Amino acid sequence: MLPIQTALPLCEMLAGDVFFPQQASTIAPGVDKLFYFIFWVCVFFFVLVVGFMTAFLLKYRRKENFDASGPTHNTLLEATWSVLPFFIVCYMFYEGVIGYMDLRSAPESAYEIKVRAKKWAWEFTYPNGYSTNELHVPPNSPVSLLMQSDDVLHSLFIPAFRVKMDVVPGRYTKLWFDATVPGKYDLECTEYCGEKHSEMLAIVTVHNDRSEFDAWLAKASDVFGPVDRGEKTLAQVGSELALRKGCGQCHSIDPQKSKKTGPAWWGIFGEDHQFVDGTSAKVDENYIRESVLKPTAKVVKGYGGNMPSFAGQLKDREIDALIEYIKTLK
Ligand code: HEC
Ligand SMILES: [Cu+2]
Repeated sequence: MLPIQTALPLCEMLAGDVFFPQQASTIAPGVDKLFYFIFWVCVFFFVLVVGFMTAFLLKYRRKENFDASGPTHNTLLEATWSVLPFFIVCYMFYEGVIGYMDLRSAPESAYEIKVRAKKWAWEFTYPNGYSTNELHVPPNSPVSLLMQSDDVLHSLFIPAFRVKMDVVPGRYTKLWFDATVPGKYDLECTEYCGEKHSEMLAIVTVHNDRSEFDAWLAKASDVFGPVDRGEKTLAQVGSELALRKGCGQCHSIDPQKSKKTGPAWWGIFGEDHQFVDGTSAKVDENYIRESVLKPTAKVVKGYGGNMPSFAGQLKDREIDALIEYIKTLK
């Protein structure tokens, strides 16, 4: 079974070659070219060195009447095997530096998307303030990611783009790419960050053109439009928000009250809940609001206070929608 959230068909995941997935960004061909250059240089010298070693081993093995005299030094040969590799590694270094500079300096015109990494989900915030757990980008234009971590060290990796950068708590890190092939690609966390590290995945969608991307963003960020037009209920929007904001990573919503990092949501509205400090309260609108904005105010008995605060990340109407949604879970 494929891991959750990687909805990619197997054939797409396997496109590419033995070492790499498909090349889908401007820098991917250069990275692969350098990798294969180094790889084949290594293969060549491995075969050469081991070949001569084996041949000499046989030819000059110790025999009766062994004569150890004879030349032990050949200046031309020694100069050649020192100078030639020197130029080869210089070329590797040169290509490496050029590639590194390219990777590190985003063009000024890059479209900036903010990234928050948290145990164990990605959140992408677009320039208009809309945020979601999927990365959507326009094709053939530079996109830069300004990344922050809410908790521990994570690392963002998009194999098809050949880009990877640590996401470090307490500082911003940056990464950029220019996607060349429309389609869907995997995005992974590539720094072990705890129990569910391997489920910290997302999908990158490269749109067919800029206007398709703009249309997607306009539609996706109009969260309450469908409610105002009477096409959706507030609770339906709440269920989408719970998905997008990653609440479901820690809270189950099934009647069996499956165990996750946080308390199950099924049937909690109206219940009396006990807290670690011995107090208790009824689960109502104000309690849920407080749980979302200030999770440490009342920590449910039996749980660690490890819910991240969503203060500043959820608007009042979004919290309303989440409350309406939790009410329906019964
Ligand atoms: C990283 C895991 C995690 C995420 C993500 C998370 N929570 Fe929590 N949540 C917890 C934990 C742990 C608790 C219990 C401790 C506490 O009360 O702070 C909790 C408690 C709650 C409670 C109180 C539940 C009860 O039974 O009394 C509510 C309501 C809640 N979360 C809502 C949300 C909403 C809404 C979101 C998404 C916007 C969310 N949580 C995202 C871990 C998480
Ligand atoms: Cu991680």
